[in-house]
Amino acid sequence: MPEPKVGIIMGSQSDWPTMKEAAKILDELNVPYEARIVSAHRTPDRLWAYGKSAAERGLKAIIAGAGGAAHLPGMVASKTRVPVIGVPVQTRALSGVDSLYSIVQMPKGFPVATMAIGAAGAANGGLMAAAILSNEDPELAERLDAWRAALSASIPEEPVDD
Ligand code: RP5
Repeated sequence: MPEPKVGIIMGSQSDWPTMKEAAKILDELNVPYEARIVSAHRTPDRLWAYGKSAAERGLKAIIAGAGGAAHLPGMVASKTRVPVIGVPVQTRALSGVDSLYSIVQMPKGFPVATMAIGAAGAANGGLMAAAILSNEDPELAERLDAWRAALSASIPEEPVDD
């Protein structure tokens, strides 16, 4: 297995159905990644170790998803210069607006690139990570261009009845 270039981290097993959408995109684009449960509140020492070692382990982007009091993306961003892409997981109580607000309002100095709430945000997180890696990887850039062109080509010009 090649060394992971992207880390997908999430606060809980319950986030995996959402974060899997990021993994699917990275699989399609043949980008090596790892997926880990790293909770800001339940496993803070694991979070610290992950953030501290991310750059030296060769990770080029981290996609961090969490729900509710979603402190994981911001806290990992505080421990690494590796770009962090935040995914607000949709919650039952507040529909993910809580997650979004917890992730998006970072203080100056420690940015998190925040995606949309839920599955679309996770998929876009995968695409954003691939775009970051594409800057230094022309073959991946070609695969990403082809992926985008295929999506555009799949959109019909006219709507049809159900
Ligand atoms: C957050 O709390 C996780 O990211 C998850 O979205 C949410 C609920 O976690 P569980 O109670 O389902 O484990 O930390």
